[in-house]
Amino acid sequence: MNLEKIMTNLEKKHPGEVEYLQAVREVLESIEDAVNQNPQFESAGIIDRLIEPDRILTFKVPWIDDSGSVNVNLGYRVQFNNALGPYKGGLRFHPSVNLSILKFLGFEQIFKNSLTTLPIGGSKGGSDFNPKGKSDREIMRFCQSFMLELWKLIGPEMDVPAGDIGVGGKEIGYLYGMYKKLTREHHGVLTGKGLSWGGSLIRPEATGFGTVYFAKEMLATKGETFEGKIVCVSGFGNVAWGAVKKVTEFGGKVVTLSGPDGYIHDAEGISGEKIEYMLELRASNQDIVAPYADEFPEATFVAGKHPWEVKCDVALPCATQNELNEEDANILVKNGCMCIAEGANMPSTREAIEVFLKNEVLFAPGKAVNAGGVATSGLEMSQNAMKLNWRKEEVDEKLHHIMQSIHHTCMDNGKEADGYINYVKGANVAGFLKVANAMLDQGII
Ligand code: NDP
Ligand code: 2IT
Repeated sequence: MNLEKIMTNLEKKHPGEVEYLQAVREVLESIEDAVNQNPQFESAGIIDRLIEPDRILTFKVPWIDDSGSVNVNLGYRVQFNNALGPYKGGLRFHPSVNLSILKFLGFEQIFKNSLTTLPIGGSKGGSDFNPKGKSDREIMRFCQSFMLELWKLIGPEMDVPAGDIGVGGKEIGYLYGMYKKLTREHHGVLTGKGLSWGGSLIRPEATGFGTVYFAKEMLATKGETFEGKIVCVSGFGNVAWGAVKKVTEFGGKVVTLSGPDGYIHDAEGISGEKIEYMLELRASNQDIVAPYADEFPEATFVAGKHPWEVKCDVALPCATQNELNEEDANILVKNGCMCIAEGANMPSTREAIEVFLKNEVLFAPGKAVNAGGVATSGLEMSQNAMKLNWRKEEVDEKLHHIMQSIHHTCMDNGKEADGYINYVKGANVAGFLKVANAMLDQGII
């Protein structure tokens, strides 16, 4: 495989798609040896077929705001690869959404979904719509208009969307309502549904819980646990909330949260009512974490910065892509951070990852660490197909088991000669081999 040639061609075809090109390079770099050891992949054009999505659908989403004005947003669905099962992946509503971001997320989703052990392909979608500051009625009208286009492209055996940044239970409800009206069918076409109409217990917590289950396995390779550890978390959304809850349960102390406005440092630890306050903060539909420091005066708010300068044992980036750069990585390592587990998708820049690997600290990428979210979506699909609901403990146990199994897979495929576990390589190689072999079996399509 000629990596530089592939990247040069891709850059020429898709100039300026920075995040997508970054994600492809990261994967190709770590699977290079695996590809070269399997000449059958080359002759079947596996890489060339894998790095381009099967199809991209774009549509306009007109909607009327509360003042009666017409607004137009862009909607997308990137169906990347369905070698292992129906396309599966979240929807992101955020003003920064563009094709590059959705292609990077869809590409990552292929390997993440492969790692879950469940039969699901990879896709992603969303819109540049900003739910912040919008009324519930506005969000409903937007979701309905979005679904008027999306419904033709999805189905329980075709493509199953879910949430991501800006898409939680409320949005899934409005999207599902419109889907149901258009198709007159009630089945598991979206995951993250409400509990009384097809949702799964533990799905809201799953990404954060899974992140901590995975980090627990990482720490165990060094004979460590979360007990007494100082943990820095970024973000204050769905993933961050679940992660904070589980770290606290495991005896760790979470001391930071962050938003686009800056970060909160609470040296006493974010536990109990403070975790529930995170939900209030999110529901307030503003864009800031600063009010936490007013509510809990022992905490301080640091404007315009990321939390990585706070000394910690474990770091869990749970906000968004490229939120942890080389400088942050150097500070974390210098401060003695022993474990970095990515709850978000691609939060560390390429340079930051190099710092972690060079210093041989425990570092694992989002596609392994945060796979518990989509895995529990897969469990929701199973329950929908069987038309029954599993108990909370049952789902949690399955999630825990899946995270342990992903960790094993990463260790098996990522162990270096000196014993260091390169989770980036482990996750990419294992995720890739399964998809590549399925593509080989299914012919050139
Ligand atoms: P939420 O919308 O619940 O929270 C996202 C958090 O990141 C918020 O704190 C948000 O603040 C912040 N954020 C978003 N965009 C930016 C930005 N451009 N700059 C700074 N901060 C930003 O989303 P989730 O918790 O669901 O998602 C967080 C991460 O986890 C994302 O990378 C997502 O792809 C990933 N993920 C989510 C899964 C899920 O099941 N939900 C599963 C696997 C991964 P604000 O909204 O105020 O901008
Ligand atoms: O990035 C992700 O894995 C998600 N946003 C969850 C996708 C899903 O289908 O549950």
